[in-house]
Amino acid sequence: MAGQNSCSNNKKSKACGELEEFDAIFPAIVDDLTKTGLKDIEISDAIQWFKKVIEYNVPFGKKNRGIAVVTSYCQLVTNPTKDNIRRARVLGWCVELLQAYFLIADDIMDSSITRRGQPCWYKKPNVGTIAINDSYYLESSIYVLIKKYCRDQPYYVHLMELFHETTLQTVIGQCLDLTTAPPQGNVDFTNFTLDRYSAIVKWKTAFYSFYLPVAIAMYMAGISDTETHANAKTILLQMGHFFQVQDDYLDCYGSPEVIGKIGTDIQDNKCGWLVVQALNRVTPEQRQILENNYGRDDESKIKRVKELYRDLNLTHVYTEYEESSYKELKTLIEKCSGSLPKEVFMAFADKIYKRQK
Ligand code: GPP
Ligand code: MG
Ligand code: MG
Ligand code: MG
Repeated sequence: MAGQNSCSNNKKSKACGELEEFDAIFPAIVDDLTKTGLKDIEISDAIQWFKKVIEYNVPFGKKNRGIAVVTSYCQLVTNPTKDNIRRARVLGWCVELLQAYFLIADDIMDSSITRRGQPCWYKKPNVGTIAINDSYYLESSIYVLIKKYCRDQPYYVHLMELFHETTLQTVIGQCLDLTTAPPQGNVDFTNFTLDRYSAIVKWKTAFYSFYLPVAIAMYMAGISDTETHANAKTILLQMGHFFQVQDDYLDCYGSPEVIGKIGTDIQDNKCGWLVVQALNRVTPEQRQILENNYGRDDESKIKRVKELYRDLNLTHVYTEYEESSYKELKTLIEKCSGSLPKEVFMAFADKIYKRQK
């Protein structure tokens, strides 16, 4: 049985295991972030607001990233203590806070409508551009928690640097993502190459979604040598690339009820995986159709782009890619795991392979 003193990372207990334990500490995280502030009368209105920000934006994701901190830590350490498992869970929530911070801001930048099955935070009538400030709040909260739970730990500085560096990497990736997608109507496919695509997804997604959770667990377990981190990073960045390809595919083909969000990549002019694949297969006439219809917020033009994707059989291209990239990933895990248990990577890979959301 998974109790507070153990982490559930084996397959059997997956369904009712770590997710439940992880969710169980969420109210304590909210308390940690709000209790003292609420007592200070002159800022209590702000703290009350932030409590709503946390409760609306942080707990309803899949939580794969946060849970990966806990399961990876338990795979790296034999007989972890109760205190350290709690620390891993708190740090898992820090990754979820980072994710919520990025998503609030990303939804504004991508003009998205829904997220996790509810309206995007900035779309709420009483929120609007206050969401920008709220995203800064969530980022700041990460460091409140790390200080409270890990200040006396030998890996404190590693954690601080890791979160700061990862934030910078993601901001760089987001910049590439946004600047490769010129404003609507100005379609220019010259930069829509596979190399540019790989750079965008490595920086905007892979570092924070895959390397970060495992790197946290490694530092907690006392593993800080550059070579082991570099090897783990090689595997995890490839996994992150695959994950973002899935995200781009689901943006077009996923059902909003399942993925919790309405796709916007075509009208947003994004250098996504599907358009890059399309550009590599089009005839000059089809390229013209793409140029005339991509990057416009117009239902009939979006439909025309999707018809072209269908003519190019992109769903088949994706299925093939999914198979081959999973095989490649497994080979890479065999080659690069080094002293780390392969299970750390396999468990993460199996969570995302053939996902529907
Ligand atoms: C995913 O892109 C990348 C992020 C959410 C990182 C955002 C980074 C910031 C610095 C704000 P996406 O737009 O494809 O994600 P989604 O499909 O979930 O909107
Ligand atoms: Mg987005
Ligand atoms: Mg985006
Ligand atoms: Mg997306």
